[in-house]
Amino acid sequence: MTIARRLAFAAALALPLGAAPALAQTQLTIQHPLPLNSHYGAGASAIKEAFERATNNRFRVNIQRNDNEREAIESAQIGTIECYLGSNGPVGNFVPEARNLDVPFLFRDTAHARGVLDGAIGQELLARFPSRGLVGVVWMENGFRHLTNSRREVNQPADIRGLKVRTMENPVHMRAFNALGALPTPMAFSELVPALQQGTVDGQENPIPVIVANNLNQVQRFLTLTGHVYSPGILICNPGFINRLNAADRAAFQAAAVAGRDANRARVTADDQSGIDELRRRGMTVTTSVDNAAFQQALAPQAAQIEQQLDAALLRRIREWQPGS
Ligand code: EAX
Repeated sequence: MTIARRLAFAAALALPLGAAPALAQTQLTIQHPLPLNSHYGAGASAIKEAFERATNNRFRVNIQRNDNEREAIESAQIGTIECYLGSNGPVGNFVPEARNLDVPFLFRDTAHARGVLDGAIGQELLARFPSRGLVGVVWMENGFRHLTNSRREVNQPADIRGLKVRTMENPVHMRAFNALGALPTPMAFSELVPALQQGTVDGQENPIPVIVANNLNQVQRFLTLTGHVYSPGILICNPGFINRLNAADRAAFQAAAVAGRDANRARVTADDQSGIDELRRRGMTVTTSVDNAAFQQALAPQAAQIEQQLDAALLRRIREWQPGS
């Protein structure tokens, strides 16, 4: 319990029974890693609006920024916050099966990714969370990741060689950048901007919506649209919080989460469309004509090794997924 919640709780206890219906309001906190004006902020705001409305304000949703995603998931696990909305990047360290989604070039496009995550495969993966002390409520979206750096224009895989690239704290991504000849340096998102400023790393990779919302153009000059991996987003909540909801409130929360997902994805789509021009306006050199197949090929010799510790049957199902299946 945060100090604020403890105080609110103590205040509620001190009041005579039935004196203040306003205090019957239950607070819940959702942490996400970016400014409110972002695809995550859009998702969290839509959840807040829908859930508060559906429960006649019996619940109040507090939206907070925490750009250390691992820490936010831990907080949701132990219950100091109710929910985390962020990337799948560190999730595999809690629920190993989630790592299967982090394989480079696994998803062909956005429709493929959303279709898989909203269908049976996505549900099966969410079903793995409770045994790890978490509830996976709904898959959201971070987007296809692209490479930025401060050293040089990257046109082909060989240009990545020797670059120090920050990756998420994710062994699948680290191995992939190792295979490309980069020097992968894993760190939390909260450490990224200082590391780029101080030159601890030369580059990083993130979806356009993250680069735009977090002004990474201020510390990175070159952007290459590698689209090397799809980055799922996810809403994860504390099991105790979900279990304490009555059936109607739980249904309302699930519906609000779906509304949040839709708002989050709509914003990713919009940012992907407008973001490249925006980043050029802010001074970045953007390389758009990228031979993605060449990057995929450069990774191919390591792909088997990367997938060895993953679920081959699941990866095959994801690759073979077709609309309507
Ligand atoms: O979720 O750590 C990352 O690079 C994530 O993509 C970012 O925090 C947005």
